[in-house]
Amino acid sequence: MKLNTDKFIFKIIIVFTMIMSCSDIPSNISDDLDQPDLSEQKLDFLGITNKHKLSAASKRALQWSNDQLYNNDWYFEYSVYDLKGDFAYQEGVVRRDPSAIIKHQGKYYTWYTKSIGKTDGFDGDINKDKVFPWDRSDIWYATSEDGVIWNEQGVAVSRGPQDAYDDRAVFTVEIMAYKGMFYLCYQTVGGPYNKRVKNQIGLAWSDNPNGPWTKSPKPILSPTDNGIWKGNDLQDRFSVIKKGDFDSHKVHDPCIIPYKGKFYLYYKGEQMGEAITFGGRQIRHGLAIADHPKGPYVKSPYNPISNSGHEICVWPYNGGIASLITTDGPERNTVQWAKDGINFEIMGAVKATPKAIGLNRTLDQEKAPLEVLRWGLTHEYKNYNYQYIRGFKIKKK
Ligand code: AAL
Repeated sequence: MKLNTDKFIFKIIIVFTMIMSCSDIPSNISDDLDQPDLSEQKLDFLGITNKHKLSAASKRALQWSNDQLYNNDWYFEYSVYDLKGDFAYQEGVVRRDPSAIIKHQGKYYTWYTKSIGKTDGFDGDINKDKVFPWDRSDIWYATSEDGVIWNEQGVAVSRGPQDAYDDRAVFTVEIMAYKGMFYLCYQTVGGPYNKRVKNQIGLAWSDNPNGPWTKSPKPILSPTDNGIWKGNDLQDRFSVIKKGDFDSHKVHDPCIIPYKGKFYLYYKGEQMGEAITFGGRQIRHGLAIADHPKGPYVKSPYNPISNSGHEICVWPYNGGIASLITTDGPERNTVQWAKDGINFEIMGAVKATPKAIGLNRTLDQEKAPLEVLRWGLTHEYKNYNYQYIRGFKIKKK
């Protein structure tokens, strides 16, 4: 009798532990990941010699869901092309990091970083110089009838007045159109632009894409404040006593997506004491969620939500969120998808990706996994000083 009671209590503990651990881990991409399929057909498809001697690579391959294995709709190649009008290359002017394209009253709209003049770097007087191509920049916008000839319309959001949190540069902008309102989220730098300066995210809103824009009085997202610099050299961003979270130095490349009744702000984090890993910069993405477009945005406890990537490029697809992971980290050049917007899995691996994509949100994002990439905007370095906005289009195999 005693034995039975013990068994019963043991079972209760097991069930309770399972429920607790499940509730803490959001569900994964595909249920068939949990139980690797060891059927003869699967082993044959993967070309595995001996199912009792599985290499680490074969074990990983057996974890892939059927969707990951057999679905090539996540693969693409791309080409870039020159745009016309004000997006033709202009010596002496930086235009870069285009936002998504939206359509309003029959015209395409995009917003972007614009600055003038060459980059001086950090060796001179940072109070006078332009330290990066995106330093001393403002957010401009342009419209187009056909997506090829673009007409610059003017400044949308400019740097703040002296001593404001955004008094040095506002740049790398994204647009969200939602219920008749327009929201621009963007990077900001305030004060002297030294290598340890923290970068924050600002927001501006308007009921018209032509403005005027109202700026949030405070940033809507800041770096996590848990790293400790080593020494006082403001031009040394690599020396730290403690690195802190993946976004302890900079929050960058914001993009807000209305999702499941909330607002998902995806962003790139830069860490104090950034290292080189897998031959590239140690870059990861994070997520912050709000109930209202204006915030407050609360960082997800699951951050970071990528181990690779660079500029954020995300779109809703099939009830989840898709993400193009470019440039840095072991999973660079992959297209990923998360059915809950948090737990991303690799769906496609590509040879290369356009950089700093401005997605074309006028396309039917739900039609196919990569429909939103059919054509859009990217930027290209003419040289270190000057970048310009170009078009890209993908071709599918
Ligand atoms: C880009 C983006 C951010 C960086 C800089 C301008 O690739 O990641 O915008 O700050 O480079």
